[in-house]
Amino acid sequence: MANPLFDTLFAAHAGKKSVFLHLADGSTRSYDAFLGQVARFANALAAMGLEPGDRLAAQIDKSPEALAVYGACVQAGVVFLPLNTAYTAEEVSYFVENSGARVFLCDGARSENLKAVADKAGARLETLNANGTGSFFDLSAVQPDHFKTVDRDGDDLAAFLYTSGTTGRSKGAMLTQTNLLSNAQTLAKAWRFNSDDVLLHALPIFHTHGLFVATNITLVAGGSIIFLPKFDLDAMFGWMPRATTMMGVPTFYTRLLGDARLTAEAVAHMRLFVSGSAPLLAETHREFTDRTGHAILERYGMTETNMNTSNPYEGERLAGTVGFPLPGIELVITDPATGRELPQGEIGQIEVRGPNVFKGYWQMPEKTAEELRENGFFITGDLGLIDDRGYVQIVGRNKDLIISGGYNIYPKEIELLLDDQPGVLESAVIGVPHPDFGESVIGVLVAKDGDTIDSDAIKAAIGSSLARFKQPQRLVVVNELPRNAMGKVQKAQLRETYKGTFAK
Ligand code: MLC
Ligand code: AMP
Repeated sequence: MANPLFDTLFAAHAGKKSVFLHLADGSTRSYDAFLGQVARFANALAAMGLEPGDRLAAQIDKSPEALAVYGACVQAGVVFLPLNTAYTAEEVSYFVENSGARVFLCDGARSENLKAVADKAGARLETLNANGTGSFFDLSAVQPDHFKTVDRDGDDLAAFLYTSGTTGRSKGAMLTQTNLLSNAQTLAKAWRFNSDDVLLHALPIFHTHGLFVATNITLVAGGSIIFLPKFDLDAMFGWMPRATTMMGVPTFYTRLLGDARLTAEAVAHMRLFVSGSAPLLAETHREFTDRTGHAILERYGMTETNMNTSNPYEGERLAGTVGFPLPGIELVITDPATGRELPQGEIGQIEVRGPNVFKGYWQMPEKTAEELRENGFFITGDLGLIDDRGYVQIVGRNKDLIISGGYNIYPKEIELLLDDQPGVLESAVIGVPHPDFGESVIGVLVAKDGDTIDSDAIKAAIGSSLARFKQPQRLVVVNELPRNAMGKVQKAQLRETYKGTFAK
């Protein structure tokens, strides 16, 4: 037996003195040093009594140590559950409890606040701070830097990533070793990653894009990462000359384009820019090419599937498309009503099948059955078509979802909270175009008869429940919501009415 994910991504680099991480302060972490930390953490997990298959939830800042926790979980066979650092205690509570996490890692500054969360879920709370210190680090410091890697099968779980649903309840997407490994290998090959590559990494590491796409690919190739705590234009331009590749959400690209430092010379040595997680406007794609000579490579993926399609490395990277299905991955367009495959060129729901597709939602067999067909196809909820050259175009969503700056926001979750506020009869939450975030959130409220709505009080009230990025940027009060003959709220009409709210 072996541990395919650990053996390929991590153990393959044992003893290497070459740089794995370039850090913002100018220091570096070699592969060897990083793997030592991974092993100490894995020993600490075992010392705490964690067993293969147990879950570890982590709401921690981006740091080399945070990344080492991921490696340690893989090595010890523990299922890694990273959480957005913007989530409130109330949001986190659900994930820790629902996943049955045995250990919950958080930042020291939040431990007092999150102690009750851990206690309620019966999880052990440990801390890991952005500078690498904390109670978990202390536990690991006395541990050896060798750990006997736990045997795992390709079908064993490696990670849980929670993704919200149209019902407002988050679902834990169960990702196996094979899901992660197959996709990393496929992408590394498709995008020609090699050991000379230096990836400019400013994404968070609690989502698929920054953790699996960016990090796993680099680990497969044995390259290095400029590991920045967050996206910051000065840091991006400061480090760009040392990088060969960059991955980002569309907001990264619009922000770079908004800066005069983005010139052909500044990026002359770069070999690849990748965009994903949200639609890249064709105009952004063209502007970037005009300014730099680089055609951004847009790809399409999701939490449940990792990456599904990609524009070609060699060949035309077509603006407004997400390219072709990746090798080994099938993609079909089906009629949402019948599930039957549609002829080429017609718009329908996008379904995908392959080794990348997740195992199902944690403890939600009905939800899994609704979206994952028995024949292995996963219904993505995205609407698209395949053009006459085989390029996939995403034209919309069959799910009520807003993507703001690459973060998914499910209107239902916000509507449930708004509906509970004093004076509110009902609400509709919509996404409208936003020049920086792509889409931004607006809450449309209807008052109860004879009541008035205090928008400021509502904003303050939902603040403790909802992460900032999910909170409506605007609340508007209307007499009634537009409805069709069946009584269904017409969100398309609302989106049309408010589309100019954040216009430049
Ligand atoms: C931050 N803020 C946001 C926001 N990010 N608001 C809406 N949408 C967002 N995405 C708010 C904060 O709450 C704060 O509000 C203010 O902006 C400043 O916070 P910040 O942290 O300084 O923001 P900034 O650094 O500018 O962050 C913007 C960003 C970041 C776009 C760089 O959101 C980001 O890195 N996004 C990447 C998300 C990602 O990795 N997605 C991949 C998902 S995986 P206030 O009010 O307090 O000032 C996936 C699958 C796939 O989708 O295909 O890849
Ligand atoms: P998440 O659940 O956070 O993984 O988000 C996945 C969703 O992001 C997909 O279902 C798509 O709606 C969207 N998405 C990802 N990449 C792209 C892209 N290149 N273009 C358009 N939408 C995308």
